[in-house]
Amino acid sequence: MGQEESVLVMQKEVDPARIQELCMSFMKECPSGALHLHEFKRILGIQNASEEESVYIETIFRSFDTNKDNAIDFMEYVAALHLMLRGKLEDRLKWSFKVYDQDGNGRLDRQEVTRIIKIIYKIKSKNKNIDMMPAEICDRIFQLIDENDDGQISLAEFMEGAQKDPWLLDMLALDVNASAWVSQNWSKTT
Ligand SMILES: [Ca+2]
Ligand SMILES: [Ca+2]
Ligand SMILES: [Ca+2]
Repeated sequence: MGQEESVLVMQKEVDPARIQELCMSFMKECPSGALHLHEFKRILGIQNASEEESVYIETIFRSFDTNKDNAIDFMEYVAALHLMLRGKLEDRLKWSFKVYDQDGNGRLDRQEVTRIIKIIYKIKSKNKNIDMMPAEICDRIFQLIDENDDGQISLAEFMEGAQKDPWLLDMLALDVNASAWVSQNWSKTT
């Protein structure tokens, strides 16, 4: 896994100067020091997001709001940027698991997986054809990673599965797609 991981990280690596720049834009956009959901959307340049994109952004917003006060403060913002743009694969997978785990019980059931897959399916299928439906994708994910067949995906099953199979990694490592998408969208606002 070591080699694959370094390739992936290198491809997605973002210049530290770019991160500095993004931190400056937080200060500018957000002099109060706390970023709320609507400002988060504005800073990403996606006021006119589709419903799916909005749900996805909101889910991501919540996952970055570590202390759950409905705002992202500067430290949370910096942590989020580092994770999304420079984080290790392992950290990004742990974060993705949290995004999937809607009720936060440490396990993913079929409903939670389907919910996120449906969203990323809509976003991804704008750019390329995917030859499977969300329900099939979800079935395949469970087939491949639910090792003990209890209908729930544990963090260990999630981490192992994602690093064993490139297709799974593409579906499960949410931030990999998000970082490309953030860098794309950012240029529109600055
Ligand atoms: Ca917060
Ligand atoms: Ca859960
Ligand atoms: Ca299981």
